Amino acid sequence: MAQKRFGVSLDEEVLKSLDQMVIRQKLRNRSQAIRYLVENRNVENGWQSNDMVSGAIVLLYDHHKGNISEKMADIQHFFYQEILATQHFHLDHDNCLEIVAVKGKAGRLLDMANQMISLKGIVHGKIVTSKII
Ligand code: NI
Repeated sequence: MAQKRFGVSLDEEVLKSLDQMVIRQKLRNRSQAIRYLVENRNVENGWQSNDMVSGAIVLLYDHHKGNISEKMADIQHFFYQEILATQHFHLDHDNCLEIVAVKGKAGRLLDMANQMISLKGIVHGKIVTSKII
């Protein structure tokens, strides 16, 4: 495939984290790092909303904030047909790690993940899925 060059302007901090990624992922250079990021993004977002996918929603949250435990339970009961299992770890006095294994239509899983990730008290949340062929 023909390759094209283009100029990229990045803040120093962003460039620094790109260079760290090159080292961490053992990539050849910045170009390969950008390709890696774009390809990953496409994998995560390339599904049609009716495609069957499976994966996990990983959440880190402070269970003292905004009634989050109750709201998290409400969401999980609403999506009970898509949830295979939930694992909850009490990391310390405040923080919880929750891993929700999911299977279902991509659109519904994304909807579930977004509802969870937008709750007050979430420190970090991410959904990772693969298409079931
Ligand atoms: Ni906990």
